[in-house]
Amino acid sequence: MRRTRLLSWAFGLGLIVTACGGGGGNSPTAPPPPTNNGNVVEVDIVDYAFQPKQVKVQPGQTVRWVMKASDTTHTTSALDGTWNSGMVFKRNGDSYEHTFTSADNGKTFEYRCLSHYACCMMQGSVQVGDSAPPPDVGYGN
Ligand SMILES: [Cu+2]
Repeated sequence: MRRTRLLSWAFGLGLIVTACGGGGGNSPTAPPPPTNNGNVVEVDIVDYAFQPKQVKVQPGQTVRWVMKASDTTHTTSALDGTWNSGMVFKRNGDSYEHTFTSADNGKTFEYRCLSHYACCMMQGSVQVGDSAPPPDVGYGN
């Protein structure tokens, strides 16, 4: 008799807990940005120049510098330090990538080859988003 009442009480409690639980919960944190390997803008290194010298990307896109036709070593180095490849360009086919984020939107990044900016104006720019200002003279087309 007594045992039956206890079971009945426990069953009732179980129903209440079930009814109240299982609602929503905390929403997950923002998912990581999708990786999109097709979303790459390529800048070639030809002789002592970046080609094209000036590129425009959208946040989330990647710039990939590729050494195509040159016989010395180069870098791609942002003036503000946002990226610096170091001397990774030693032979044709060597590459370096930097991905621009939503935090870069509206900014224009100017960069240069640390070995050849002085002699050869080996420099360029990346504009991120539609509102990014044009680069300074010498960094654009
Ligand atoms: Cu260089």
